[in-house]
Amino acid sequence: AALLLAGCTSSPGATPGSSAAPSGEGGPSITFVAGVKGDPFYITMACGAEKAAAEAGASFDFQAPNSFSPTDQIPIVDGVSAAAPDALLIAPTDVESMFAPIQRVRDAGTKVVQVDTSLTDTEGISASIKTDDYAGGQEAARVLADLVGGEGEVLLLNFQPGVSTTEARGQGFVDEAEKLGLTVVGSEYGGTEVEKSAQIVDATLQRHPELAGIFTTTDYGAQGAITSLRNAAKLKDVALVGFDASPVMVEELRAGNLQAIVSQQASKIGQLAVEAALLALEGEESGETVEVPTITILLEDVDSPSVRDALQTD
Ligand code: T6T
Repeated sequence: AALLLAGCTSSPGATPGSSAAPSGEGGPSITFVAGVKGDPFYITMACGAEKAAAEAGASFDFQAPNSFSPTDQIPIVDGVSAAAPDALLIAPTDVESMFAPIQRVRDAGTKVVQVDTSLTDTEGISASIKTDDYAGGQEAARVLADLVGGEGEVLLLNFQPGVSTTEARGQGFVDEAEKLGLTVVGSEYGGTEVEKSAQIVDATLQRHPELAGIFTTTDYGAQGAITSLRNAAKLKDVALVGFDASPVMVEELRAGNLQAIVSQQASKIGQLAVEAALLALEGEESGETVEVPTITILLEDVDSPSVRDALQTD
């Protein structure tokens, strides 16, 4: 999978000029602060952003917190305020708590483009580039409904309260699942700890032995669900739809341990975000939100060129 984005050198901590790209000397400086370190979705997004920055002669710096939390993201963002690059691309880890730190970045004269996640109050944000998460959640419900034969008990395994993307995925899923006649028996948060997601699925299987399906709003949740279903010898009985085609997810799909992945176009989001930042630096700020559609990957699609833009690297 690493070959997918051959030439992408982005890793957190990369400094301007360390990319494969021309150093960007004289061009604008762009910093990307992701939601969490080591996450294939953000790494893939960084690759797309880095490539677009290189093409524009901009320098590109990629930073990421150790955990998906304002606690770890705020100090990084405060560092960005101090460094005052021309533009910041940021995935806020919380809809509220990241508002003030991001405002300090803007006060330092840096243009801010949101990627992936969003603040509740987007005043002063130059643009927001994200997945159509609500539609992605609805799509997951339709795919799961097909897999379980149109009825039965299903679990929503969500990510973390206060995260705009996954909350929208969860809401889209619940709304559509109920419309289609599925019974949503639980809505829980597994975070980035695969073990926690496994425990949630363990407990759900205890309470609902007839559970027919699970939708996880991230790949962390899907990995935990697979662990639990494997331990309970239920991999064949419970249909699983995940989100985000990280390399491990694609392997699990090939192995038949999950049946579908609704995936984001991570690299494209990175590319569009850099383009929006460059426009903002030229004084063209739309303030608008661009929603990029998801791509659904079933086993039969996994080698098809049509899903290539939805595959991630790590
Ligand atoms: O699903 C992505 C991202 O879109 C979301 O905002 C948080 O979790 C992930 O980073 C998991 O890869």
